[in-house]
Parts: sequence; structure tokens; C-alpha cells
Amino acid sequence: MKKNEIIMLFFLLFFIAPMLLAQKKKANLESVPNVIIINADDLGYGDLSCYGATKIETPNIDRLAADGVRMINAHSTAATCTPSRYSMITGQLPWRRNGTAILQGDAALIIPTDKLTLPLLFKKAGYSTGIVGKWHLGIGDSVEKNWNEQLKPGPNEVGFDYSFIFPATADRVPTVFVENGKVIGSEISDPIRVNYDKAIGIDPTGAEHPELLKMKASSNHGHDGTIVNGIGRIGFMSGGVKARWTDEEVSPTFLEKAKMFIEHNKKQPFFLYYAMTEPHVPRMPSTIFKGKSDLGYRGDAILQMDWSVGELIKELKYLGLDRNTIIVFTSDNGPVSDDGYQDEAVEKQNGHRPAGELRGGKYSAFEAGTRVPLIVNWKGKTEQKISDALVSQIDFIASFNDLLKVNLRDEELLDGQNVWSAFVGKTNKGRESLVKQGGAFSVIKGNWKYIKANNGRDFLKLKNIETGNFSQPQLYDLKKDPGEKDNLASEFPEIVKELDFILSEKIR
Ligand code: NG6
Ligand code: CA
Repeated sequence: MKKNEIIMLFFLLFFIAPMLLAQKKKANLESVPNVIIINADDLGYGDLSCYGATKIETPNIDRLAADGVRMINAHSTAATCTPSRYSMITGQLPWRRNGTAILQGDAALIIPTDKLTLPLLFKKAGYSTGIVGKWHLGIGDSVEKNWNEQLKPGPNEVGFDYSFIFPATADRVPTVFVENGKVIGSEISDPIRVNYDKAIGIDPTGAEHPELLKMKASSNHGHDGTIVNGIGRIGFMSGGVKARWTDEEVSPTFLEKAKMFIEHNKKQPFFLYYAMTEPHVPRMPSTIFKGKSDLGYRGDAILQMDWSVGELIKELKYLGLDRNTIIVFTSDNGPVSDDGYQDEAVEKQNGHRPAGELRGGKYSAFEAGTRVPLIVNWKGKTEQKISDALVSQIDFIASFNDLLKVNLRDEELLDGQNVWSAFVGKTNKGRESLVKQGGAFSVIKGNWKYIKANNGRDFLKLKNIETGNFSQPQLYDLKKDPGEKDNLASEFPEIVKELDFILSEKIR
């Protein structure tokens, strides 16, 4: 080779090629869609008008559904928040790890910081990642922590570039927002302390001063800790008076932060996990939504949630991003009317059926515990259809990777399966089978649903929910009997055996 040619080759290799590659990467990134996963909290299978509700209208979410894939056989892995969210973010069944039951507000982080997570998958694909809303997966290394200092590890250490969260649930202290590990409005002169064992500080508690409550607890336990904004919470907190949120402002604050995240990232692909707090207790919608439904604050909170989804979509349109953004709307677990506050959700039910035709509710192994609304909307790309493909939120990592094409090792996919074609409506075939837990373990395969024998309580009296626990195996034909009334276990012992085997493989 001549000297000139060598120089030319050198130039090509070290200057032109990387430039071309970078340009290609940029072009690729510009054409890949943004992804927003909206996760409602305790929203039931029958709570949206597109899923059959007649006493409440949810037009914005209905439009998403009409224009996309409305899944009617989609599931979370557990009937409460923490385990459900744990699976969605890690792709792993929650019972494979200890300590994944409902966490208190001071719990340590339970998501491993050295494993693949849903946000990390997007990060690996070049996305900017953010979470806005309810976290409920722990924060920091231990229960004891200094709430006035940087809190970590948390969402930012498991793959989110940006986080604006509250730590646990709206009914658990500390009632503060945490942005990238810092409590908003915290002051060294008024340190925040949290305790779940004994009362601390000078704030009145619901137990001692029920007369100070603007919304009373519906039972004598659970919500009688520190009173913040006239609402008794689970646990005790002191200090951080300026950092405490106002309940009516929580949802609009999340909406604003979600919009800001989108605006900041409009020029690059982003993944936003928008974890809404509605209609979880304490239901205290913004003042403009109070009384808007005829169903009490629970219904009002659902209207507020739907409105917020509409506002988010407006923002996408305004920024010209609506065509290139996949929106997934779902809920973490089933519905409950009385979850510990007297908010008239029971008295003003007015014929509304939060679980639709399903049996049970939040906390339950019956379908209403874990069968959730799930809508996938990608303008012009998803089919417009109703799909009965069997899918789980645990499949998000494996399925989104069909789109993102990150090189993953098989073992990183853990319990998830790639059901992307079902999510975008190209096929009605999802998983062969699926396991989940709501007290008792259960399995779905085809039309069959099996609930493993369990000696726990069969009825939660205060919450008025059937748990699905029964000392004998239960087997239902969900196609013929979606309300799980007719136990066919003794008629089909071989099916019980087959489904029990599938389960045993997953709970080892
Ligand atoms: C329960 C609370 C309930 C709710 C739930 C967690 C009482 C009586 N009940 O202990 O109000 O906070 O925990 O819900 O205190 S979840 O959706 O976050 O899993
Ligand atoms: Ca929940």
C-alpha cells in the first residue's frame, strides 16, 4: 500500500467512520418511540368506562383504548403495590425475594442496584429515563436514615436518570416529595424524623385527637398515626413542616413534573414511568374535582386521574410527540372501596362496580385482585382492537426489548416473556400460562384458573373483600365463569395437577 493510501485508510477508519456511525445512531434514536408507562394505584378492572363502567366516564383513557389495544386478560403478579411494582420493574416474581410485601414509608430499597431493571433497559438503549409518582419500593440502605441528607440508593440508583416521587403510599409517613434523592423543602433546622413503632414529635395523632381529622379513619387501627393536613397516617413523623405536601396538590404536582420531564427530553427518546396515586387512599382529590362524580371521593379521584392523562396527552401533542410515543396505561392491583378511611366510597357506590364482573378485589387471589386494565397505544402502529391475549406486567422488560434490541443475556430476563406482538395487537397469542399471588397463589392457563389451597382468612371483613383463600384447591373456567363461582377442582383433578405443577416450578 502506498503511503497516501495508508493515510487515507487511517483517516477513514478514525474520523469518517465514527462520524457516520454517530450520525446513524442519532438518526436511529430520533426514529425510536418514546415510552410512557402510566400505572394507576388500586384502579379496578371495572373502574373505567372503556372497561364497562357506566356510572363514571373516563373519556381520555377511553380514547387511548379506542385507538389502541385494550387488553382484557392482562395481569399484575400480586394484589398489592410493592410486590406488583417490584415485578414490573425487575421482571422477577416477587416471592423470589424476601421483604417484597407492602413496605412502610421508611423501608430500605428492595430493588437490586446491580441487576437489569426496566428503566436500565431503556437507558442501555440510549433513552433518558424518569419516574414521577408513587415509588413504594424502599429508599436508602436501611430503615434508619437521615431524611435531610441525600437519600440513596433509590430510583436513581436502579436506572432512573430523574426521579420525583413520594416514598411509599399517600397514607404513610413521611408525607414528602423526594426529587433525585432530596426531600423538597427540607430544612436542617426542622429535621424530619420517621418512626413506625412509636409516636414521636409534637404533632397530634389520629388515635389521640380524632376531633382534628378532616377525614376519619374507618377502623380503629392503621390510619391513626401522625395527622398531616387533617388526615391520620400510618406511622409517625416529626419535623419537616415546610416539606409536607398538601393532599389536594399531590396529583397536580405529579402531572406538572411529568410534563416537565417530557418537555426537557423532547429532543431525545425518553422513558417515563408515571406512577399515579389515584384512586388509592387517602382519596383527597384537588378541590375542583371534589363532588364531580356521584361516587364520592373515590370516583372524583378517578375523574382527576383521567383528566391528568388527558393533560399529559395534550402536552405530547403540543410538543409534536404524540405520534412517536407509546403510552401504556395500567394499574398495580385491584380495587378496594373501604381501605381504612371514611370517604363515602361504600355509601356512594351508586351501583358502580369497581371490579366489574370479577370476584374479589385488592388483596385477593380471585381475578379482581390482579386482573387489571392494560391499554397499549402507539398512534398508527398498534392495531385498534380488544385483545384477550394472556399477558403480565412482568413481561415489560422482555417485551420492550423486542423493540429496543439491547443485547441481554437470557438469565437477565428472569420471569418475563416476550409478548410484544400481543402488546401491539399483532397477535392474540400471549403467554401459555401465568402465575400470580393475592394471598393464595394462582395459575392461569388457557381458560383455566387454579387457586392453590390456602388456610388464610377467606374474607376481609373491614374491607368487604373475598380473599380467594380456601382449604381445598379451586379450579374455575374463566371463559364460562369469569366470576369464579363454580369450583370444578373435583371434576378435573388432572387439570388441577397440571396447573399445580406449573406453580410448583415457580415457587421453588
Ligand atoms: C394497608 C392499609 C391500606 C393501604 C395498603 C397498601 C390500613 C387499614 N390499610 O395496610 O390503606 O395503604 O396497606 O396499599 O392501614 S398498596 O396499594 O400500597 O399495596
Ligand atoms: Ca396499589
